[in-house]
Amino acid sequence: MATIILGSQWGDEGKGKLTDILCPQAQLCARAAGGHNAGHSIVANGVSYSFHLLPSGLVNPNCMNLIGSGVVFHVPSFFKELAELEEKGLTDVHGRILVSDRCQVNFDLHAAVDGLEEVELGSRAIGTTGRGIGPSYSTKAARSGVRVHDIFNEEVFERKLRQLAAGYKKRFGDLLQYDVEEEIARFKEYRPKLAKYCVDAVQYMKQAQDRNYKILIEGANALMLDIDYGTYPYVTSSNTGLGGIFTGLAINPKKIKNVVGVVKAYTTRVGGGPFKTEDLEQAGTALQEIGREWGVSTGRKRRCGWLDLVVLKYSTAINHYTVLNITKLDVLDTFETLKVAVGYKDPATGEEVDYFPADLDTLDSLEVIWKEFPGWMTPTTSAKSYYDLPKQARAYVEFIEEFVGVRVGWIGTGPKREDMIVRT
Ligand code: 2SA
Ligand code: GDP
Ligand code: MG
Repeated sequence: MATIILGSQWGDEGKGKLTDILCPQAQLCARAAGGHNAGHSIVANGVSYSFHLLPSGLVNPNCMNLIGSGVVFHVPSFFKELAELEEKGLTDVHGRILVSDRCQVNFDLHAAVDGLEEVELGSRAIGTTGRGIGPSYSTKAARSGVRVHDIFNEEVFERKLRQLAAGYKKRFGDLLQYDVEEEIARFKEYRPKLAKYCVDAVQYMKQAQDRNYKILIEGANALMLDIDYGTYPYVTSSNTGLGGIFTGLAINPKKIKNVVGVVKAYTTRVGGGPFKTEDLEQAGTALQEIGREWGVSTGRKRRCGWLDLVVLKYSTAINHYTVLNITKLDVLDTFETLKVAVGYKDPATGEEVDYFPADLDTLDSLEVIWKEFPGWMTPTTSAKSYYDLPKQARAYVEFIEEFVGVRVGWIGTGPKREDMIVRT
């Protein structure tokens, strides 16, 4: 059986924390898409862990972990992150991580190109993490990419990488700071070290499913950053929604027990692009400070604002959540009044728009229809069960549940593992 954990907004909803909580019941934790742009923080046993490319299941000593075929794989980050986890006292991480040999390799070349493309975009820059994610998926789609299995055929690997670098050199000339021969030399060292982690993930997943493993799939980034369904072009370059799980992991749809939508009780976004409920005044600053909203991978400040239920409904229509995890409810503890977007309105016609439009100019022209909620002005972190929450907090949760039509199964009230109300 499989449980899929997906970000429902623009990321950083707290997917890592839920993954860690559900991991003791799983034998395998897998990532399907994205790369080392993701940033998942977990606070467990008094230690704070940051995950980027690796699945968060590594915190749990009994769980195997798989980087699926849809991930763009940056080899130096892989080894660096494993070393960091070891330093923090996680044992046997090397024996519990596997990588699909069908993954695309994300080279430092891609990061260099990412930077140059952002400069070219000027004021329309995406605000990427600079990790080469867009260029890696571009070379994959252009069929000029290098896959993990290629690494082990030295001649093929070197030919493909030189060709890729030459192509980019033609486009960017001397602006491109990248020495392909140095990269080739680095891979001579990685090659023997990497072999033991690589698997045919199709066979591995088949075996795991035949053996009825409990599989936890940790989504990276979030639906509103999906290459097809997000606020294009202000998106990442992978399918971060439900679709990406199937292409990235060869999971049997019949084995899926739950699709969990992780929903931050307000909204944040890193990088450029539309954000209808962003608050550029005091409330946004307060959410930023109380919620400690800065990037796990780049340290960038996250833009903050109120919950947008039009976004959540749209996200639900694509990801088909069976249950929601509302996170960071505690961050709202000190607000007298809370605002939530319950619709958009065309100011020209006064007509209500209850869907999320594809065209960003149309989106920009719409006004938000707000609903206000009284705050609870009480700490929620100590709440152990749903009925320990103040009634205003329960009303907030139940409104979300009814609006979206999906049950809320978990409520996060703090960063620690223990700060999670399980609603039965
Ligand atoms: P990219 O680098 O090509 O994937 O960037 C494209 C857009 O996707 C956004 N993006 C993210 N948004 C939130 N969190 C992300 N992960 C890190 C975190 C981010 C960080 O967990 O904090 O450390 O800054 C993430 N990764 C990509 C990105 O901001 C662009 O808008
Ligand atoms: P992810 O990318 O979805 O895994 O989320 P991140 O780890 O990037 O960002 C979520 C941040 O909020 C992390 O620092 C978590 O430790 C923290 N966090 C998660 N759940 C809660 C919660 O319920 N309350 C509070 N205050 N912090 C939380
Ligand atoms: Mg994150």
